[in-house]
Amino acid sequence: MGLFDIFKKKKVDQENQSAEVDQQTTPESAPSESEKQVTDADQNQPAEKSANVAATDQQNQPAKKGTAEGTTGSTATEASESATADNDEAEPESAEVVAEDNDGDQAVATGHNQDQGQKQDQNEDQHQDEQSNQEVYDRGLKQSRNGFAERFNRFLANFRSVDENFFEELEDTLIGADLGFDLAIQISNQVHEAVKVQNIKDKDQIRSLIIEQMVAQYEAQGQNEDQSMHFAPAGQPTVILFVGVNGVGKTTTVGKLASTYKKEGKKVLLAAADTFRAGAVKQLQEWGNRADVPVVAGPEKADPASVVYTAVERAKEEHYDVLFVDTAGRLQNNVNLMQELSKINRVVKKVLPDAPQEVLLVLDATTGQNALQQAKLFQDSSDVTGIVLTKMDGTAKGGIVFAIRDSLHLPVKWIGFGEKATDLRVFSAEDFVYGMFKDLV
Ligand SMILES: Nc1nc2c(ncn2[C@@H]2O[C@H](COP(=O)(O)OP(=O)(O)O)[C@@H](O)[C@H]2O)c(=O)[nH]1
Ligand SMILES: [Mg+2]
Repeated sequence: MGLFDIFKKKKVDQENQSAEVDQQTTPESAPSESEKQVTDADQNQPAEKSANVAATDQQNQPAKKGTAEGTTGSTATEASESATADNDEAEPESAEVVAEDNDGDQAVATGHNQDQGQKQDQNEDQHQDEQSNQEVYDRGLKQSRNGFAERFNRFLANFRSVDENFFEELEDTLIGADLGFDLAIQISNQVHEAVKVQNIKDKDQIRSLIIEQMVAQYEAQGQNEDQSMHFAPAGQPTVILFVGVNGVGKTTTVGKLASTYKKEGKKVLLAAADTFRAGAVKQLQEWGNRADVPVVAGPEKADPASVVYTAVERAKEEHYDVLFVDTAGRLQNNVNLMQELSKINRVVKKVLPDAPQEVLLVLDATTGQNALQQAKLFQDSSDVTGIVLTKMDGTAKGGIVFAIRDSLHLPVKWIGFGEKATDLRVFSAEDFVYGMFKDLV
């Protein structure tokens, strides 16, 4: 079944279930207005949703959901990659690095009410754990969905006939929605073709056709993308590097994933290789405390590669399952940054020739087309295996997901919808497409 068919089925399923729930809720059994308020508040649902709809969402998961959520535990390996260690590289000064372990020394006194705050965090996390992917996507894509719908409806409101003007306006609409120029033209051409073949004149048909073509193009472009996370064979540590410019959400993402994988029962180690910025190490240590995983850090301004070396050795000796490496992202000097990243890469390979299994490029969705420029820079000089797209909750630029696939051909593996650990989700094209367009078709 194609992506657009899945989309339509989801829509029908949800409408049917909503209708069923409505029928069951007879006026006599409906809760009084005050009761209802209590329930809504308890469940802490987003304002736009009634408790009924939320319940429906949870039952309404496609069978494939199990696979999507199990991705973190996926066992695909990269045995075939014959990594050649760079032997002429001098041994890093690992002896000077202090390995800092957070085990045990929780909650450095950073303020009052720490315990209470943590408890509250845990409760919220637990609540959000229980939220389905679809709920989190629906909430996180609200701005993008509304933004696109508004743009699209404005375009259709002007609709008279399918003429040259129509296609120009369609292209403008798609470019305005951050899909990028090339993709906008492609979609417009496809729509042109389909309108002719199917002899479509009616506005509602046009509406549906355009969304269908957007989804179809998106699907076609992603045929060769490998979206799964790759892990080392059992018994060996998996190393995952996080790269990207300052402020995109690398450290936050490392922290969130540490928590996610730890909950899955993996033995997780973090390396604080952003030694450039004061505070960066501490920020990662706070995430380490929260997730209860140790963090390897060096002295201030330590050589990042030496911190990484210590961490990889430790991961190997102490049989960690995964090591996440948080790196610096200063962009004032691209050449240095890229050299630093390739040095880190070499150091990792010296200890574990098949690692890193993943190099995840973190991009901030709110920066739109700018994020694509950054991606090209990193793609040229490091072996990026996938993208983490953050801050989707704070932007209407959801269309960037289409542009990323079209122009970078890198899989989006994770998507961030907020600052909590449970706001980072495995990327699901189905949930994404549904979250973007559900109001339009
Ligand atoms: N709203 C929102 N904020 C995020 C998300 N991911 C990261 N952030 C915030 O972005 C800011 C920068 O993140 P940080 O991890 O320090 O970026 P880094 O410089 O790349 O390590 C922090 O305030 C994070 O809380 C997200 O998915 N949604
Ligand atoms: Mg950081």
